[in-house]
This record gives sequence, C-alpha cells and structure tokens, in this order.
Amino acid sequence: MPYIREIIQDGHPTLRKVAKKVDPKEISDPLFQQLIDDMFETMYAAPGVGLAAPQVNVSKRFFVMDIQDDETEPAVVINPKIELAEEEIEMTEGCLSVPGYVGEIARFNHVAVSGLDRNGQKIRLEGRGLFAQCLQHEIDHLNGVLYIDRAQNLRKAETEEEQAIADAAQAQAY
Ligand code: GNR
Ligand code: NI
Repeated sequence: MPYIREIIQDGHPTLRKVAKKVDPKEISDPLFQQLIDDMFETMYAAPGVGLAAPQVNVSKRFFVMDIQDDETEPAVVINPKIELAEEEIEMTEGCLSVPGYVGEIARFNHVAVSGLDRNGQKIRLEGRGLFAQCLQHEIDHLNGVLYIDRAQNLRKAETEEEQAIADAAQAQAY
C-alpha cells in the first residue's frame, strides 16, 4: 500500500543537491515502484500538482505530476531532458517545500520534455501553461534549484488566488 512520505522544506540540504540519474535497471525494482506510488499519494495529499524525488529526501532524477485538467494524465518522468522551451513569460508560482509563499518567475509557456516512464519506456511530454510551468519547476528541483532563487516579489500568500497557488493543487483554476 502507498503511504504519505514527509516533504522536506527549504533549508534541508537534499533540496540543494544535483540529483543522480536513475539507472534504468532500477525502475522495475519493487522498492522504486513503491516510491513512485508513495510520491503520488504524497502529492495528492499535500495537495500539489507535482512532486520531485528530492522533496521526499531521495536524490534521484525523477518526478510525478498531475495538473488535474481534462487533457492531461498523471505522469512519472525519469531522467527528464528538456527538448523544447519557448515563449518566455512571467508566472506566479509556489512550492510544497516553501509552504505559504508565492512569487513571480520567468518560465517558458511551451515546453517538451523527454525521459522514461515507470515501465522504463521512452516518453515525450509537451504542453503549455501550468503543465509547462510544472515541468520546469520539477526539473529545477532535480538540479538543486528552488523557484525562490529566481523569484521576483516573493511574498506570503495573501489573496485567495495566491493561497490557491501556494496550496498548489488548485493552481489550475487560473
Ligand atoms: O503544487 C504545486 N503547484 C505549483 C503551482 C505553480 C507553480 C509550480 C507548482 S509546483 C507545486 C508542487 C511542488 O512544489 N512541486 O515541486
Ligand atoms: Ni516544488
């Protein structure tokens, strides 16, 4: 059964490490599969729209994501690589490892990412808006980067809209 893991917060050294590539042979390991299930459980409970392995104190290059709209499915991306990034814009962002805060950050509005899925098969995800933003945010985590490093006007979430973004899962309502 999946269980909720502890999400580590800004200040924890694991969040600042460059995470290690996953050996494709490890993907079929039941412990790795359990970790993926636990990360989904943890992300949905938070709630959040994405969760990178370093946030549960596992310094490996993969993340789970579910922006919960009609066009996209939950995804696991292992050893992700950005293949396309275009149309830089400013977006409002939050992070489960920096609870209660939001800030503005420059992101690409359209990205494509390749990697492996939980069966070790090659995948390519492409999307816009929150989907693209989330992909970039999760890949930043794998490189030891938090959005607060680059954010403008970092502030405590105060308006309902800001709180929804800080409480993440509701972010797609915008
Ligand atoms: O749940 C999340 N919501 C969110 C909203 C705007 C921009 C980025 C995100 S990612 C965040 C979950 C998280 O911290 N993932 O690493
Ligand atoms: Ni985050």
